[in-house]
Amino acid sequence: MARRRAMITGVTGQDGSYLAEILLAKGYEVIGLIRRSSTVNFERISHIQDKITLVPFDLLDFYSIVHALREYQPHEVYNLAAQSFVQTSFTQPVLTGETTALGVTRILDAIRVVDPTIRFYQASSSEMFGKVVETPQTEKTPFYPRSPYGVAKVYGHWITVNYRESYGLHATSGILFNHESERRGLEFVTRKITHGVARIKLGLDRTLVLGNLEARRDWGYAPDYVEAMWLMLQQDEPDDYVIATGETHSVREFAELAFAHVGLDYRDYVVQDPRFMRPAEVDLLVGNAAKARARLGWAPRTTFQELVRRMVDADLALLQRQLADPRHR
Ligand code: NAP
Ligand code: G4F
Repeated sequence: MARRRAMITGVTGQDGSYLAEILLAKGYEVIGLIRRSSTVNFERISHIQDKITLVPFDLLDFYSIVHALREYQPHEVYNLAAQSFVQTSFTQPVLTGETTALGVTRILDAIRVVDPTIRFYQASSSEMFGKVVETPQTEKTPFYPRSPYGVAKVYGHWITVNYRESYGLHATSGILFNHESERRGLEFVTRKITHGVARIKLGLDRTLVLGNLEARRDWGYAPDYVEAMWLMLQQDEPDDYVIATGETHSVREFAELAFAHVGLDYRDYVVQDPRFMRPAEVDLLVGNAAKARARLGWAPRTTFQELVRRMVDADLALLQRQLADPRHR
């Protein structure tokens, strides 16, 4: 039987890199769509770069998507590309809308025109629940986004549902709660904390500057979550699924645990600065993934404590390697 082909937008990002790994392991031919940059940013995929086909495109450019679909004829498309940082969406709201919202329509419309049998996954977000109207949040919880990013993701979710209902596309929206890893971008709070803890432990910094310590998130481990994306596209019918751990923890708890893991007390190092506060905050997220458990057989495998320890250990190892490498001095 011919190998199944999967196309991943955002393959250079955290989730894209893990998804590419698991699809390769399942025997897929993987096409990674990348946007041009003046410097190479393949850190997360360098270990699998020779096993995947990298194709240039941009979410802002409709024809580049049409071209990629025509040329590579995927069976499945995973749309993970986005302007994904909430804080930046407040200062770049229009760009965020163009990529994170309208980018989804560009891909869906390209699929409709080129090959409507392609299965489509949209990376929707718990950020859509924003100022939550019920707890825990499920697929039926109404949205109340609190950032231009959240608003853009609500658009991306509904246009996915709309193309499913209007044109019969196999278009699925995965509503994923926060998921982190050693490959998380340094600007997100978990990685900012674990990298900061490692720097302090190694004597490279004395403080860690954060914003709101009371915000609560349902934090899972990214490799567990990309498996759910694949499971969604193997279902006979497209649908919407919440993916979450069902536990919520504050930024303060995350910091406390991360510092404690290296024998330090976070209160001696964490400084708060209004620069990292948001014009509107999402105070509490916690998801109920019962539908995914029942229909997909999916459950998270990594605990909050394991996640924190794993990320701190990875950052300590990374910095130690960099300190030993003269190119980083
Ligand atoms: P990420 O690490 O920030 O990766 C984002 C990817 O999008 C990168 O590969 C980036 O390319 C690409 N991209 C950005 N703008 C683009 C454009 N105009 N054209 C083409 N590609 C573009 O994000 P992630 O954490 O892996 O998240 C993956 C997806 O899931 C995103 O859509 C995010 O919004 C969503 N999501 C994430 C979480 C989470 O907790 N991680 C939760 C829910 C939903 P460059 O490498 O060139 O910048
Ligand atoms: O790590 P964050 O920036 O993630 P946020 O805003 O929850 O968004 C992430 O998860 C979403 C899913 O719900 C994704 F859709 C989205 O793409 C992204 O992956 O911030 C988490 C919390 C916020 O409440 C923020 O105010 O941490 C708080 N925080 C406190 N100090 C900080 C900081 N966040 C950042 N980035 N930096 C700080 O210094």
